Amino acid sequence: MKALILVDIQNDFVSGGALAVPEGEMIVPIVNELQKKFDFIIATQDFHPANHGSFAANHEGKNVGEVIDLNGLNQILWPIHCVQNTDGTEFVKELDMSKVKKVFVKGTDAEIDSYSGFYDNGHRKSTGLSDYLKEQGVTEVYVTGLAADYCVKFTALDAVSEGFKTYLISDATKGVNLQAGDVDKAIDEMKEKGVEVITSEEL
Ligand code: VGL
Ligand code: ZN
Repeated sequence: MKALILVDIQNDFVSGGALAVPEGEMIVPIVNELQKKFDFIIATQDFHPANHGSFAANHEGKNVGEVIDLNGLNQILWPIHCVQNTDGTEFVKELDMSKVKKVFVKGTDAEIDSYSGFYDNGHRKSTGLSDYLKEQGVTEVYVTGLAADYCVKFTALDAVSEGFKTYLISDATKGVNLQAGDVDKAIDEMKEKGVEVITSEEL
């Protein structure tokens, strides 16, 4: 069975949000249309406590975009975003959530970030997503959402290593591009590692 994964389509990642992905909101109608072609849909939600270690504001003298060592892992420092119980962490209002079977939250541990919907960045703890999909008989996953060069990429790469046939739907994702070309690089890396890149029209 095939599953559609909606990665972090949340207010803080679209225009007006704290960590707005350029044109992030443009994927919403495409994702809503795509959902008609799937019976099995799950979503991930970036869901940080206010004291999260990925926020520049929580490190004296550090700025957004700097890289620090956070408990042994390189960590890019972000603006405060997707804080639990704030509007920024809610799903974009126009996103159809009526068919979403389950939401997997991530980034809840202040000590470690979590880009992938499957594991934290140190691959220390699982979110339960892989076991859940396997229990439901899912063998193919189609990844959409935000941001292409972070959470979408790491979700797709983990999906491959968990043994799922993995597709990235390229017109149903947008990226941060902290450095020009980051999204193209992310897509190349996904392809190299076994992700098949398709467009929504091919479905
Ligand atoms: C994300 C940076 C920090 C993402 C989440 O959803 O891609 N990026 N937290
Ligand atoms: Zn985050």
